[in-house]
Amino acid sequence: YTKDGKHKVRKFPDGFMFGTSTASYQVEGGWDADGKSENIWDHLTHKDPCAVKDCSNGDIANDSYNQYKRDVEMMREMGLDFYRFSLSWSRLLPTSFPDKINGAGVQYYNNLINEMLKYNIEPMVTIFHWDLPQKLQELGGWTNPHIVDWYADYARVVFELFGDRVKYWITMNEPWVICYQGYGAGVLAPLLEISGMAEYMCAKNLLLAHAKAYHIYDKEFRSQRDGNIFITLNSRFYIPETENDLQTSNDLADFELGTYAHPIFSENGDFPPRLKELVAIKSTEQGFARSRLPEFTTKEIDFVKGTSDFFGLNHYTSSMIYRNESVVGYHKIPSYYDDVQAIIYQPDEWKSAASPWLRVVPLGFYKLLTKIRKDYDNPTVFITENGFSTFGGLEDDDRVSYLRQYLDAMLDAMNEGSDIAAYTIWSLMDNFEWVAGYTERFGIYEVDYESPERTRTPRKSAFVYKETIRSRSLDHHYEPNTTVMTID
Ligand code: GBH
Repeated sequence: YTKDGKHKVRKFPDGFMFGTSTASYQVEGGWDADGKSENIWDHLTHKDPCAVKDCSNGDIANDSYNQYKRDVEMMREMGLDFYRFSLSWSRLLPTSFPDKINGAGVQYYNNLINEMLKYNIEPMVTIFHWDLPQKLQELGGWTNPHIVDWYADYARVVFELFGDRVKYWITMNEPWVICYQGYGAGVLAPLLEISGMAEYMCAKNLLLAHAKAYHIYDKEFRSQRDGNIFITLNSRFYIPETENDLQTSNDLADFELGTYAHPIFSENGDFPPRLKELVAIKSTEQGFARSRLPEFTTKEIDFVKGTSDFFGLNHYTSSMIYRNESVVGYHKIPSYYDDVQAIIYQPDEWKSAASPWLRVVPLGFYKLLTKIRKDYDNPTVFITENGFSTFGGLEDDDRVSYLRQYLDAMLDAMNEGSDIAAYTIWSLMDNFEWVAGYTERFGIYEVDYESPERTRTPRKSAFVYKETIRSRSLDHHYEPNTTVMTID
């Protein structure tokens, strides 16, 4: 043990899995290749070329649509156990519906999956990572209850196409981001700002869509490969500013993680009681005819409960939280943050990444994992994203330090009983970082956007991660030789 009570070199348990992650719109390019139709990100970036910080888009992105062999080569260099990527709905189903399946899109994913399996890299497939077909958005997207069937039909198609080879399925990436940032806060496509209303409608429909896909897989496809299907939720940890803010911190956890976790992972199912109570009180005060939070029927509660084999978690950072008189009138009315009566912030002293929202708070990771263990009866957790952004460069010591500190915090939680089975770095390589374009770099491989083939080069963090995977241990003092990357 060292002075602070930590092993210098800490072992991961047998069978622990390591991976990296990307998402379709962020890496594929080929935005209109071979019959693909428009999704909400194509639509937004073409309609308003400077909707994104550097006036960029994902038209070509990393050109993974053509460079997938290089991508798999990088996975082999790392020695990854699995690679998490997502499917593009509008590439596979250009009409949005299963009346027409795009053969070229199917071929692309078959090529990628088969290339990975050739080298024993397990595909972990996210069915939906934000790139909704534009046509479905025009029909209301996630606020239209019909989307439960639209999504389930799409999910059935991908189970039929790839279910014989895919063992890990993720229905949705980060419902809170889809619903709040897309429909409430106007931060991500479709850039709607109908807070206090739209994100709650979205939440209900999304949960039912997820559950429907789960049941289809469970009944009709699971036996094909003895596979698994789960959902990935995102959450910060909220550190109460004073003891009086503990309730506030728990309230916001109920609003953010709980909106999606409670219906699926709690014993009783349904939205968290505190979320229902707070939105109902405000809605009455404000003169609405009913709560702005839609209700689940008893049948729906049962339909959603228990529909995730693992607890998928994306976690990057934490925030301080408080509630006092100043909160009253601070937020728009109605709105999500007015409903919860909370203000969050990150102190300047916390070390910052290139992304303004991302500060280094490893203790928050430990606390969040502990909270999940206690609140949801110690589910098996897959960390499906964790990572750090820079402005570029191969000597990414800040990322190395972030990854080591966060892995340490994760091991602390595991030592106390948290059942964590997998860890995933966001990202395998730099990519289109949504409204930040290519200005914030999350890759352990750097991507050269000036070169036609989007040349990928390993950063120092890639060498460190490779050694972590090889030795199945965390060594804070390992100094890699970063001259040549090999496949071992
Ligand atoms: C993940 O979201 C995504 O799954 C992935 O696609 C993305 O590339 C990666 O993180 C890195 O960002 O309104 O101040 O919070 C993580 C959650 C949601 C955090 C959007 C940043 C925008 C700025 N992210 N949010 S803010």
